[in-house]
Amino acid sequence: MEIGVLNFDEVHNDLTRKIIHVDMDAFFASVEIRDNPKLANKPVIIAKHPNLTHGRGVVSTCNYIARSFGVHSAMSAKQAYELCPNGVFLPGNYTKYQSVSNQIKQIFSRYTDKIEMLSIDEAFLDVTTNFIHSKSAIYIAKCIQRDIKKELNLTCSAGVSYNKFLAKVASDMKKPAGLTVILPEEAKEFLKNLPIKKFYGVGRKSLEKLKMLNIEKGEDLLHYNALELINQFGRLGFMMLQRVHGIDNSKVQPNRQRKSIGKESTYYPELVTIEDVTIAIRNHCYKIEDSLNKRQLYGNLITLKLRYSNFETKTHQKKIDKYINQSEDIFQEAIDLYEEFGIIDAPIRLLGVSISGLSKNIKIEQLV
Ligand code: TTP
Ligand code: MG
Repeated sequence: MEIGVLNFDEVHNDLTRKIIHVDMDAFFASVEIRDNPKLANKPVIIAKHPNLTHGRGVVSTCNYIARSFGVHSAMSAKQAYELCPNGVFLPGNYTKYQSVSNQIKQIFSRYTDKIEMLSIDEAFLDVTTNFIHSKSAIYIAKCIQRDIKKELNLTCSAGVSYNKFLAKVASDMKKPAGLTVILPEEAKEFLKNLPIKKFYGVGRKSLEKLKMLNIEKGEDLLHYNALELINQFGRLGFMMLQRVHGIDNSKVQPNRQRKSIGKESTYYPELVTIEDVTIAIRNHCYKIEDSLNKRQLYGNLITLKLRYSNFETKTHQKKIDKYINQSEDIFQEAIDLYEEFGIIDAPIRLLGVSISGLSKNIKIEQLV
């Protein structure tokens, strides 16, 4: 396909699927309130009390009462305290939340085995075909909301549409305990008015750039020529364009627990100079970043594997105290390993980089 003549009305758009996105409401806080109903009418903030941490600490989440004071996830606990001094601060119990998350997954699995847990409290379900032989994804979404309420005494919001992107945007529209459906014929109109930051994957830097180009909502993308957007934003440009046309053919990927993600290649001619090695490591790291992003994973253990021309093979590992997913960060660790352990002047015939210690549910403070 020639990019210059891209016509998104002609790109294949799978409208036949039925996708549900489920996201728990104020998840950690709701579990705590459920287990201690005295908290029900109070602002509840999941963070260590700033007095106990000398002002360090970050808010994981808070209930909707606390949100009315302006408290939100990722805010410092100190600031949350200033906004809401009567808030109940709770340290959070990750093990408990993970076990509730497993129970939620059990409920999903009554309806389909095509479940992709995106994080501890949200999942995509493909219910195009399903275990209860229902034609209605809306019905299944309601069943799931009912089961979660009845059995776990928690509420969730759900979005239903024909692709993952629209289902995810939909689930966020009527929180808490909402159900939003976006039909194929409604999608384009809906997307025109959608703020550009909701086209997920649009990070802070890109947002600034989009603002400079006066792109604030979906329809503003349509004023630009496809080639121009792709030149400016690369893959993100292409992705945003597909999405504003209501296209996201990505599949619900049931979670396989991957132990590591890596890339290795053999080289002939062999790698001789430090420049050769640097380029090889860098190329591997780009690919690893891609794979991590696709699966929304982070890792904290980097491995460098080197096979020299005499077939001697060595692996070197480094555990880091933060979780990373960016190629530049992985590159830094891998090149450090090479500088520390690589044999100078020995030609390399195989070089591999991999990352393990993989996790999806990374708390903000564990990130670089
Ligand atoms: P979210 O689904 O983003 O938030 P939420 O469920 O608390 O609230 P909402 O009703 O808006 O969906 O995240 C799920 C859980 O992940 C959340 O309860 C706590 C945790 N979390 C963090 O620990 N740090 C963060 O920065 C975020 C965003 C979430
Ligand atoms: Mg949630």
